[in-house]
Amino acid sequence: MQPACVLHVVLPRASQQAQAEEREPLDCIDEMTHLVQSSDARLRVVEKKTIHLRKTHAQTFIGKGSLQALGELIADRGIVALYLDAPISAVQQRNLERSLACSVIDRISLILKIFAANAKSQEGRLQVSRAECVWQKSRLAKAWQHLERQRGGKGFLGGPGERQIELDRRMIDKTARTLDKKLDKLNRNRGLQRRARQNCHLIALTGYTNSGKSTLFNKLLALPEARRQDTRHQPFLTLDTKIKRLRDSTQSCARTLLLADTVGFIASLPHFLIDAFTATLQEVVQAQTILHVRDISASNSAEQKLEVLRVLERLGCRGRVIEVWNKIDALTINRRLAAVRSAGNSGAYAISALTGEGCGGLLELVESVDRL
Ligand SMILES: Nc1nc2c(ncn2[C@@H]2O[C@H](COP(=O)(O)OP(=O)(O)O)[C@@H](O)[C@H]2O)c(=O)[nH]1
Ligand SMILES: [Mg+2]
Repeated sequence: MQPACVLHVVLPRASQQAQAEEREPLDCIDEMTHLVQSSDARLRVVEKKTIHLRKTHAQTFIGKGSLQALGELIADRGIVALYLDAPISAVQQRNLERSLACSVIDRISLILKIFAANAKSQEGRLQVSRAECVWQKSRLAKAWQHLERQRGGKGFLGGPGERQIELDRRMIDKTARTLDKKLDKLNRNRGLQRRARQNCHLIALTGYTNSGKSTLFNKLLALPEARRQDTRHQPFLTLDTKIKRLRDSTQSCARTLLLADTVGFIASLPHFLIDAFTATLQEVVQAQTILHVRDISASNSAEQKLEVLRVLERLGCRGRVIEVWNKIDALTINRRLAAVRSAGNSGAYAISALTGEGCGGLLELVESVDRL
């Protein structure tokens, strides 16, 4: 096992609001720890720390005092990797790695790494590579800003640093163009598939990562073991949208019902990553019905809901949204009863995709969506 450290960074007020919108530090640390351990089974998070920054430092992101204390901790515990839940530039990463003598990875790089590891289809892999281009370019831009600050922000920079940045930028642009061409081609095929589904009613499962979308997909379709979606407790396992026929058209239901399992969302998911996955997420955008699967047992379930609604809005989803409150089996009996009651009052469905509790009622609703 390789020891790792998760560092929660509370940024100065203005940027903190823009970046993390004041999430609970403990939730952030837990989520980050889960991401880290899912990214590499050999890693074990042995230290979780929070630091408050009054300002960010152009060279090392965190100040001298914190850096020294962190360096000592890292050496003492033999930590090999430090995971920061804030975005840093390429320059800051290099300097931090040098001074702390361990790998330094920020949240977005970590999410990208997990996406890359889970991308199984050609389209998924291309989309991750496309997102990586935007990410690398933004990190170059930050390196550029920092050089400009050193020069007082005026005039041309000149010198080998600038030339290297410009070269890197051009190379990234070239890769991005090639990827776009390949993605366009795949997108045309996707358009054809979509047209073939025109007379069907599409129901998309959406929600926060790990809320139980794939488990519910397997349950509603009663899939045999061999054809089930992967539901290990890991974020972003389902990168490629999976669509299956739920019911053929009948006299009472004119259209065939299709069910789609989609990639989940997470707090502070960078826009460029959502944009890169727009093609895959078209199934959610086009769906006539969206089942928003929520982990009602999570301490930050309300925040997760807001995050998902933000992404759905960004994607321009138009379907009717039905909330599914999942994991009620994980609640105490009193909270479970309260959840079932308030779900009933608010038009939501309280279920456990794991035990099947409440799934019968949900299936009845789902089978009648085309008539609602
Ligand atoms: N206790 C409990 N765990 C669940 C339930 N539904 C899913 N899970 C677990 O939550 C984790 C993530 O489930 P998954 O379906 O892969 O989530 P997805 O990321 O939304 O697709 C897995 O470990 C599941 O076994 C549920 O109703 N109750
Ligand atoms: Mg899934």
